[in-house]
Amino acid sequence: MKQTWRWFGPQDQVSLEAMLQAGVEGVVTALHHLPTGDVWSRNEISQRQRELATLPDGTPSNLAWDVVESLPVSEAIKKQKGEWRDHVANYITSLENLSSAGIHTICYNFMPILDWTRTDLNWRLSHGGTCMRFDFPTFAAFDIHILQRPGAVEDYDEAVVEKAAKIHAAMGEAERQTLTRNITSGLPGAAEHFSLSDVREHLAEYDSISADQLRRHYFDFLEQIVPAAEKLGMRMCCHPDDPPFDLLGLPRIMSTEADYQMAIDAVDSPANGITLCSGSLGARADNDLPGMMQRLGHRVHFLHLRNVQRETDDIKGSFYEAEHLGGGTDMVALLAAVLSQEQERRKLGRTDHSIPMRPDHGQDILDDLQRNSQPGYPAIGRLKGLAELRGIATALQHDSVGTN
Ligand code: DNO
Repeated sequence: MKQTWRWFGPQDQVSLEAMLQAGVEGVVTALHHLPTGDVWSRNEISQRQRELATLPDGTPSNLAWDVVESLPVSEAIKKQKGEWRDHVANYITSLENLSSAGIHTICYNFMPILDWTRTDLNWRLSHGGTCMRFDFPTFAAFDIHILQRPGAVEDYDEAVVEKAAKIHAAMGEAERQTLTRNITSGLPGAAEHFSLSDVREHLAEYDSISADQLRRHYFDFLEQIVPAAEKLGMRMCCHPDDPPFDLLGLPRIMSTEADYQMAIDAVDSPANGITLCSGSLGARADNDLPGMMQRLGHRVHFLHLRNVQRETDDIKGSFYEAEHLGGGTDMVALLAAVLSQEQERRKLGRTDHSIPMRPDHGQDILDDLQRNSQPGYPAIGRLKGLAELRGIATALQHDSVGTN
């Protein structure tokens, strides 16, 4: 595995030096400041490459931009409306520009409107640190009482509706605003932040788009970009829905192994791959992460390794972001499956035998609590996760393993 780290650019509160001290080997970043749908020009790409290649004292960092996360897919493409064809053409031009800059792994998602969704960005844990959490009844309180989405109440069972009413009634105005901000904060670092009325407007546009329709739009997108990506030697990798179930009545189509299987079968090419995010997918008990890695591993181009603790047995339920080795996913089994996939690739002579991984998210611990970094992307919490994951991988590959 290649140990990478997400960096949000020069304004990231977690520095390049911190990354080096964490033992990172490569960088995951994006041009968050460019509006979705626009071309990523060669100039903008090379500027970011220069920014991460040099430390503030002018010495080389010896780090390179390995993975794009994300080259975002516009709402126009997802809905096949307005300028969507221009956006697809721009997307291909951005791929060409990235390829000529030597960047070949491209993560994106196909979630309508909102990217990852949480109700709490700083949920206090018993050890005094904090983590992100998704509380389903609190989310329902937002949906039914704050957003007041027509028909929302029918999407929840009675017990959740009752809890949601109590949660809403107990909230003050400031808490309601914080909840709204947390839920609509969307992609960290992205130019898009949604107000309540934006969300209502966007939601209305999906009224006539079923899950099947959205999937068709996704496959149309793949049919157009994958041949170009293949020619350029790119590895496209779709990030799963987070959480992996539908929210706000919106369709979600990348939540399960079956969804991924359909997508890779739809346009069968090595350029059409997967970002296996154990944290997003792990919020559903019916997603078997080590098994998914075994079965879909040949198309996994990027790994997000983290863990969540589910708080209920329901498919749609509450969870919080656990420590990397805590939570519901057996991280040792998952890493064993990753290492055996890499072994397989070596045998086949594949040049992509070292799969880029990043320690995804982290709890805010120690000095993280004062740093105010991007939600989910603290320095020490991620360093701890990376160190633990690296330890497992090292142990699994040690000569003595299997001999005693
Ligand atoms: C959250 C991230 C996601 C991810 C996008 C990829 O922390 O994992 O925002 O970057 O979904 O397109």
